[in-house]
Amino acid sequence: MFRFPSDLSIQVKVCSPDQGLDDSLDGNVQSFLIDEEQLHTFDDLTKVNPVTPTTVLKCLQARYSLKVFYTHAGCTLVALNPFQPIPDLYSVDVMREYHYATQPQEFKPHIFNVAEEAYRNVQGQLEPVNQSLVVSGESGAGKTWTSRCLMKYYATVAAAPPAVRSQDTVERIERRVLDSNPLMEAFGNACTLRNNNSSRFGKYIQLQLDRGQLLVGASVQTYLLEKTRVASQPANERNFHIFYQMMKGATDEQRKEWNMAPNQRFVWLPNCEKQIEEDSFHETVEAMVHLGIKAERQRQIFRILAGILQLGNVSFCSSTNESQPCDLDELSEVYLQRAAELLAVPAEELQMCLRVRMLKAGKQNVLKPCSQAECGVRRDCLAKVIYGRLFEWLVTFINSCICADKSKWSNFIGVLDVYGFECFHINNLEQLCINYANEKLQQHFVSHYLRAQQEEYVSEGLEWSFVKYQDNQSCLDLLEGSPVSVFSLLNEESRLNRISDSKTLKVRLEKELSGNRNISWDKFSQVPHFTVTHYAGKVSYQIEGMVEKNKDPVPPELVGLLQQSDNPLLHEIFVDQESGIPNTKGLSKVTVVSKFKNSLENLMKLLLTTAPHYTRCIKPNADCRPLSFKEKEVILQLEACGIVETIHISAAGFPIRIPFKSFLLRYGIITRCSSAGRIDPDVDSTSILQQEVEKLLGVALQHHASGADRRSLVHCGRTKVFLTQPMLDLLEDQRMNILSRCAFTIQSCWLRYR
Ligand code: AD9
Ligand code: MG
Repeated sequence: MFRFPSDLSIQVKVCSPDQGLDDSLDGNVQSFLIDEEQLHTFDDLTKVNPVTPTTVLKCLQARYSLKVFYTHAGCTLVALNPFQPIPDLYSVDVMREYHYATQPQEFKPHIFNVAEEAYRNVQGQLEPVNQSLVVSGESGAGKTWTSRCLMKYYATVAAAPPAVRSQDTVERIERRVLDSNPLMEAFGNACTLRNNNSSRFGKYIQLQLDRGQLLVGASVQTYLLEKTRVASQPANERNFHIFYQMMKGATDEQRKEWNMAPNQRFVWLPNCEKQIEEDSFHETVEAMVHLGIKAERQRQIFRILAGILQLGNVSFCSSTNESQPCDLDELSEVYLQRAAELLAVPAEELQMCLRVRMLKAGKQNVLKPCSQAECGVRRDCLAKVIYGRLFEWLVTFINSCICADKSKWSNFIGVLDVYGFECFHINNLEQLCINYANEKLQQHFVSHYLRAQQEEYVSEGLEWSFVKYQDNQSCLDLLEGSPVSVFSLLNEESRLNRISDSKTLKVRLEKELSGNRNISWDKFSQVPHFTVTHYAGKVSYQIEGMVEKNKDPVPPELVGLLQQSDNPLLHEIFVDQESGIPNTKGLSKVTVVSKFKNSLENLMKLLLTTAPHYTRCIKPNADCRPLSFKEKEVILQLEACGIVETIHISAAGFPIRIPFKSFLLRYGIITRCSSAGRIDPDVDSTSILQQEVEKLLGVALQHHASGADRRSLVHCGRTKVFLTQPMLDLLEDQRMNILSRCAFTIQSCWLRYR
């Protein structure tokens, strides 16, 4: 939402004239004599003067200390995470205030400002425009929280009034849309070092609106679930929430069925040092009920999950004889038996599949015992493929019960919440994909807003001095470009299936990408790795295991086994429902990064068809402590997302642009008759249109602005009019006044001649 820089701008004075402005934090922040008492009042960072990383930081800090968490930065909303519940900040009353406000932009900055602006913009100036709310920020910054707030907002303000609701399914659509959140979070979120409720998948939710702007449905698109977590959790991190919820919330009967005593230890359920309350099982089950997952289906889901946990406790002994399969110890036999029972597959076949590999030799199948390590890999693979498919099924099910028929909705507001930028001690393919997604989003912002806006000014003949910004294209070229990039080399190694793939990948990366300034290597490190300079910072990725993760192979024997399952859900997710043909999707040769790159490209294409609204979530401290503001940590995030450049461009720019013809069609009434109506659209009449626009602007501004003011409010380009928000408001007011006068005259005439 654009705010015009007003007279309120404060001047930041420098202590001594020769000290100069020092923008770096390492320079002395105190060298500025900022009027600290005023700083918190700047609800838009474009009003701070001068705009430097330090002044922006100080302003945000002053506001944070007063528990003001939202600040506009021109077209972007900056949201600081309070790390504690703030009573009444998100109440229904507050939602209504923003929704019913005649000028919501006059209200304090809030995520509901952005929500309401998008909601009003759906109608568009001339035609409806789909909107996207892009929420970004590093892990734990508050993206998922913000997305939930946005969904609650629309579920409240766009809910059909009771009188118009039909009695059946539509009645509870808002509830269902909201219930999809806890359910997906239970299955797709986990406690990590960065965030106790970290999203391990990305999602784009389209909230579907009918012609009357009422919420009639929604659909969810998810991106790459980090399913490796089900079978291996990084040190001090946990598995997906749902498993802990089951452990804590199960009834006695369920425990018996799942063979899960309260004090049972499961290898795949590590506990981290953080104290986390796991009382949400009830909430998850309730969400399932609301979404229409019947009791029997729930039972099937939980049996599968319990089966996975039991499977995690199976370990293999090394075999003394290479021609013999590995043995299981006594306890593992028990766990394997339980897993087989819960997954409803024959125990002997499960054991066989885990310990013996089927190889093709010509037309014949040959059986070969697996090594101890291979058995472990197959066990983990089984768990991952089941969990991954179960999650896909869940998302499809959710869509089937919240998605409205295409004939019922005309537009959508999309909310994008992907995993935030991550940099751990050890990073692998998961982090590479997550950080790549964040690079793509940053590129969308850079190309859509920073670059496109400035290029358009130039092509339209506006006077404009370019603001420099950090373009992350070179990093994206390194990761996904052609002919040679990290992904292309990774894919090639995955296809070649070499035994020493990690070593060759390392050698090839060093040889073929060494000229790229975004990649580097620590020569003294013993661990094969490569370091990428991302827009948000440097991250070192471990090469070991990366190729295997990229291949994500699923042995056909395992899929074959699961297709025989007597658990109807497990059977269903491995057999194509329509054809009844075994669904071998898991065996696809398409690599993980190729699939992910494809889905992100589709997302970017979709985003480009919508009007974007950006919210930057900022994590004020790494320890998730309430109300603690660490300057260095915040400034790194501000710099990474280019907030200062955004403010500069927003403050100097004209965020609203309307083609001449559309402009005249809407505001022509201000000159009392629509000039556009008289212009033949087939004639190349740009210069005539331009003259008409100039005339109209002259009339609209005659009592309002001097020449100098006019230049800061509006600019007539070659094909479009460029406006600031106050100018648009002025035009809208004048148009409304004329329309209401006309309505009044018509009504008086009608009364007179009645
Ligand atoms: V990740 O990339 O999925 O790891 P997110 O999604 O950015 O990350 P999340 O929304 O999960 O972070 O926020 C982290 C935690 O911060 C939440 O669990 C809340 O405890 C806390 N939080 C975030 N925003 C708010 C808020 N507006 N008010 C109160 C908040 N607490
Ligand atoms: Mg999240």
